Order: sequence, then structure tokens, then C-alpha cells
Amino acid sequence: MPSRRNLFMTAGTLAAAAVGKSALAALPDPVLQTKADTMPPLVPGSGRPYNPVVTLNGWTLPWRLNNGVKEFHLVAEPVVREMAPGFKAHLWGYNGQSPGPTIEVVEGDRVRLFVTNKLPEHTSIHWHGQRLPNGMDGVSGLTQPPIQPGKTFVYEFIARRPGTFMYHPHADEMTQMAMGMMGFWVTHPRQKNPLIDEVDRDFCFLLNAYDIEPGSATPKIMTMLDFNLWSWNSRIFPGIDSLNVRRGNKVRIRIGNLTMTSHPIHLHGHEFVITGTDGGPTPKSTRWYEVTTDIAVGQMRQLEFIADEEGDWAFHCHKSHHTMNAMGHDVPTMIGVDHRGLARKITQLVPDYMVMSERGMADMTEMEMQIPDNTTPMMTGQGPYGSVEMGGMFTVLKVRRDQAPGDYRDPGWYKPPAGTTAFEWTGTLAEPARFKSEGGASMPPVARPRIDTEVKVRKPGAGSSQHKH
Ligand SMILES: [Cu+2]
Repeated sequence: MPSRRNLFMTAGTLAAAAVGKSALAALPDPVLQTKADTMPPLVPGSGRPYNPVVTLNGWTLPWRLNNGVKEFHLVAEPVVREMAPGFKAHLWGYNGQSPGPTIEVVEGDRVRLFVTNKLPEHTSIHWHGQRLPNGMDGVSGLTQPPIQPGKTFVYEFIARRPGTFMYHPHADEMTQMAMGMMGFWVTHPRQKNPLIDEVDRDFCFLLNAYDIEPGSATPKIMTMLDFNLWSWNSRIFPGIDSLNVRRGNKVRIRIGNLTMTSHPIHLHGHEFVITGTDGGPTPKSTRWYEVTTDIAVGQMRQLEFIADEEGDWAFHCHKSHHTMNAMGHDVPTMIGVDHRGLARKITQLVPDYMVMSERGMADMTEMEMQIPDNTTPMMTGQGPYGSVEMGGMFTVLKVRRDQAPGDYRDPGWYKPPAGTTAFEWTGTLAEPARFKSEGGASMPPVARPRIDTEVKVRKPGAGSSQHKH
């Protein structure tokens, strides 16, 4: 049996704490994590060797090798998760965090998982995507009785297929997933597999979503679709760490979707292929290059690419409202509406009245808005050239020629070579040539509208410059 101290050392600054030692003498001590930092890869101290993954704003759970069986101890419990600097949510998770720690094993490993329930209600864990005996599948009521509060259950099976998996409750699922109970699982191949390439950096994270009213800290659990916080591993940009790689690295990113909608995940500057799903490695004939891949509810995808372009490359969900943080969506579009006169009248009655989004929503980032405590401003990511005007499911892939192998630290902002950055044109502007048959139609209309209507768009210089915000 390897010394647990060694496992902690390899996990870097892992804040470890043992609970209930006497009560659980025969079980591995549960290891807890209190921070939302991206932990360095956990190099295996026992068992078969493998190339560990890096969990975005997360960590891998150390195990105990007991007569050749890898033993893990998961504790389902209420947690406080810092979703972004200064914004803490009261969630449910495992071992101190939401999502729970990543489980990493090797194909063929016999795995024993102790699951202790410290929630106020029963739970279970379903090992999504695994081949296992039916009674280990974790569907409460169908394959096992639920794990009651205070009880510990044991799951045991052989990790038969290499690949990308996840775990989550299969008991009061809508509540427990809305509260953040989920985790990643990676089964590394036992030997060289023609469909699984070796990579230099292997990242993983789960897509999740919450509905937390501004000013409060606990998610609304009855929300079906209208979530207001779109997160990666229960973090929202700018709270999501960047993915830092060395130029020329072969990079794998494993993503699982436990939200209630699909997410078209988009990478700038590179093309990737999908090398695996939760069903296993994809046949080579099915791989084509793309820059966006849609990940449906309950699906997992592995994307792979060579990071051969230096820079700070945006990496985000392409649904634009998923790169926003807490917002009210019942706000009418005010672009082009000049309501200065109206605003003045309302201000006489309501002194704090403020008109929103008259010139688009970018104004929001410039306004010193009064927001409730424990609420994250809508768009706050600050890049080297100003606000990125993004939140939620957004981060940056940082590719650097001098990023040392094995170094996952943030290298800071990219400094582009002179003459390779978009710049302001200061010469004269010619009138744009208009297409002659502009405003045409496929066939004549039956009747013209009685009165022509026109959508007015205000342009810079057409009055808006006097507008103070
Ligand atoms: Cu999305």
C-alpha cells in the first residue's frame, strides 16, 4: 500500500483533510479539496502507469491500492463553490467541491468506490458510460436501494473500456444535478491502442448550469431550461482557468455535458477532430476537422488538435447567451431607441432609474451598476485591450513557444509580433458601393403595407455621442 502522504505530495498543494476516521476505519480516508484551483496532474504513485489528465479548476481523487483493488472514497455533501472570484454558491457535490474529484483508472483495473451520503436526502451514483454488472449501475429503485443520509455504499467493478466517462446521482436527479453533483471519470488505455493517441496535455471538464437569483447563493432546483449561470466545472468566466500549452503540443480536451441543453463548443485558431465519445474511441474513418462541435445533453466528446499557432485563443460555447453571467432576460431590446426624454421624466420619479442597452449591451460593462451582494456582474472578463464582454462558458487557450513541458502555469497575455495585430484605419473612407438591385424580392408582393415602416438604427455621430452613461 503506498503511503497516502506520497499521494498528497504528488497532488501538489492539495488541501487534504480526513473526516470520520474512527467511524470509517476500514475505508480509505476521504480526501477533501477546499479550493477551486486547477491542480497539477496527479502522477500515479501506485498501480499501472498512465499519463494523467488535468481537470479544469479541479483535481483527481487519490486512491488506496488494497490487494490490487483501487479504492476511492467519495463523500456526497453540501459544499461552498467559488464560481468566480468573489462569488460563492451553496451547492451539493463530493469531497468538498462541485464537481466532485476526477476518478482516473486504467483499463482492466478493479475499482472499489465507497460512497458516503452526508446530504439531507438519499442519493446514489451512476457510473455513466461504464460496462459493469447491472447491480453496480447506481439507479436507485431499479438496481439498488437509495443510499440514505449517513449511510455508505460500496460499488465495485472492473473498468473494462478505456475512455471518457462521468458520474452523477440517479436519485432525485433533477435536484441533485441542479445542485452540482457530478464528476469526471477517465479510464486510460492499458496498452497502446491504435485509436488512442498519446498526447502532451490532456484536459477535462464538465459543462453545467445553475439558476441562482442575483443576490442569493443557492440554485433554484425546479428550473427546467431557464438557467442563468452557464459554467464549466461550476466556474464561470472570468473564473475559469486558461488552458496553457506549449506550441506544437498535441492536446486532448475531454468534455461532458450535464446541463439541460446542447453546447456548440468552439475553438479559435485551430481545427480539431473528435477522437472519442462516452461510447469509446471513434473509428478513424469518422474523424473530420472542425472548429465547433455540438455536445448534446448527456454526451461526452474528446477533441484533439496540434496547438501550432501561438497566441491567446478564445475557447467557448457558441450560444451567445451562454457566454453571459447572471442577467434578467425579460429586458426589451432598446438598440436604436432614443429614450433620453423618457428617461429624464422617469428619473424625476425614480432617482436611480437607468436605461439599459441603448447601444447594445456593451454599455453594461462600462456602467458602475449597483448589484446585489454575491452576484457576479454580467460580463467582466478583462483582456489586455479592454473588456472581453464575455462571461459563463468562455476561457482562453494559451499557446506559447516557451511554455516548458509539464508547466501548466498561466504565462500571462500573448505579445504579438509587430505588425500582426488589427489596427485602426486613419485614412479617408470612400463611400461604399451599393448593390444595384438592393431591396429586391423573389416575386412581387400581393399588396404593399399601408404605411412604410422603417427600423431606425442610430450610428455614432448621429446623436448618441451626447449620451452620458
Ligand atoms: Cu452553451
